[in-house]
Amino acid sequence: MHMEAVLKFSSQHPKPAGLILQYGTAGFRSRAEHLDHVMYRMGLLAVLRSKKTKSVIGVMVTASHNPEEDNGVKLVDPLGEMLAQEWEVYATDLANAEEQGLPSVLNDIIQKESIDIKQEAFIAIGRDTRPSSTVLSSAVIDGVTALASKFHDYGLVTTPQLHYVICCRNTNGRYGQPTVDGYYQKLSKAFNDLVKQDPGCGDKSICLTVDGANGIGALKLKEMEQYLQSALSVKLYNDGSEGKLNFQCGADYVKVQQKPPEGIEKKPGERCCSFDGDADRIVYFYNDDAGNFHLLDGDKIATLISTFIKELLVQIDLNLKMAVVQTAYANGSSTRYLENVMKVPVYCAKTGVKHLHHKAQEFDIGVYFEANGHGTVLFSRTAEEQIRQLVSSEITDDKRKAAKMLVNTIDLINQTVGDAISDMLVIEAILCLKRLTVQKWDEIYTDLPNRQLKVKVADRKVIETTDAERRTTTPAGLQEKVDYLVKNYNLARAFVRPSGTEDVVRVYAEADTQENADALAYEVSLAVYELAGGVGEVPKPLR
Ligand code: 16G
Ligand code: MG
Repeated sequence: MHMEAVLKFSSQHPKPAGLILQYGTAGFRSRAEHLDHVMYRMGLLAVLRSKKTKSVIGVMVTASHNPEEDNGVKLVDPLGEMLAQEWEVYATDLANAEEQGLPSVLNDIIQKESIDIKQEAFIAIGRDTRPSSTVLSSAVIDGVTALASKFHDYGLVTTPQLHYVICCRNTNGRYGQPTVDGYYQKLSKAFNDLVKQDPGCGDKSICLTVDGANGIGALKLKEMEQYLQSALSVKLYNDGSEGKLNFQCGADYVKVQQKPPEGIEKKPGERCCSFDGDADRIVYFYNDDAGNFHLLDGDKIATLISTFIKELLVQIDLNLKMAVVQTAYANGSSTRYLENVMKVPVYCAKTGVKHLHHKAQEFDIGVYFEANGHGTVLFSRTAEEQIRQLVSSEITDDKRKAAKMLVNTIDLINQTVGDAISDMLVIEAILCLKRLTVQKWDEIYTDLPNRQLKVKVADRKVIETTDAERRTTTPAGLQEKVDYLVKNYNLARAFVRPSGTEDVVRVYAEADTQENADALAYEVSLAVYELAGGVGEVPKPLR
């Protein structure tokens, strides 16, 4: 190993004394000025991971929906998945090692993983539009260079674009061309072909207002527009030309605040969507004639997409098992609708894309979405092959049309990770093909009123959960108390979990009315404060 070079480069990326960071749910996230050494070291780790897997590994510099001043880094595994969980601890060890200790941490990983250090490595790097991302991604490059490895810097890309190119590179182009242009070509061809199945969907008939969160998604959607000649016309706001990234805009703002982003003009009934800062999440919304805001979140998206796919599956008559994977945050109405009306099996996974993705891989077709708008559809290799084969076999025209539409859907969806641009195109195609207005889509089921709150406690690790985070096992008495509180309301549900990205405990409650959801959320917060060592202000009733 090139330990001298590692130390030499490292001195240009010193670790602030005493700083301890964790590889969290989606990588490291912090204030940008705390991350230079982390980036350098993730360059080193990516090389080891690349040697271990004998594949191209990705490093994405972004802090997603977090404020512009923050930044972060996530590693992308060979098929475009998130870094294997067993390696997260290496990432944390490396990030927190004192400088002189770096060689021994690296050697430890090499030994534990039996890495052949002579194996070649190749790293693909991407970054979002944050001002700090340029210098931070060059720190990643220094890490790769210190270990004498090769890289390709994709520069400004959305997170899902980087996941896409990684998958392409490691499957010899079977997934597509490993370039941003290849991404545009693959998705736009699939979209144009899909909407062409219906003559009513041509000629810019689809018009959509997009909030780009002043981020990379806006930039990339602009680049892509020329490829989408046939059907879609986009009105892009918060395109980054003046506003601040994620500030009063973007998918997270819209979902959490339950209100439209600043800086967009929209008429009643007009369909709008918001991307987050690295374009791996999307939510839809509109205002009704009375001016009331309506949000269509990940649950509504999962319902729309899985219904569409299920209808096509019925037509082509293949025996494929489809399921929807949600988290505890999924609105109870969506789960009930999917299970009882659509007869689609629904599973609950822990929060965080890696958990949902993993569960979704168990089915022929696994649709997964977090309520916050992150999600995609996974098709197993055999399911995909069966569907593709059907198109060229002896079947009725109707069946062939359905099979073709499924093939287009497979090609349109970014199966590596949730992707705002790809999800948007899938949704727009479905709405057009099914002649659904955003109001009609919204009316498929009615969300139960819900409320999310945060509680500060001395140590959030005192809360341990089970059953995909729907129940707590510690501290003693908390779950019993939550159960007792929930019983006082109709259609109610509540749960408590420690955040994986912030130093808080999160509380979720839903019930038959907003008033009841608010009251229940407050009561549960108080229980957390009292039983889990709350600090600072005691939670107050919301009304
Ligand atoms: C991260 C996760 C997101 C999850 C959120 C929960 C990825 C790519 N992102 O942003 O899926 O919903 O964390 O945050 O996995 P929390 O633990 O603070 O509630
Ligand atoms: Mg994101």
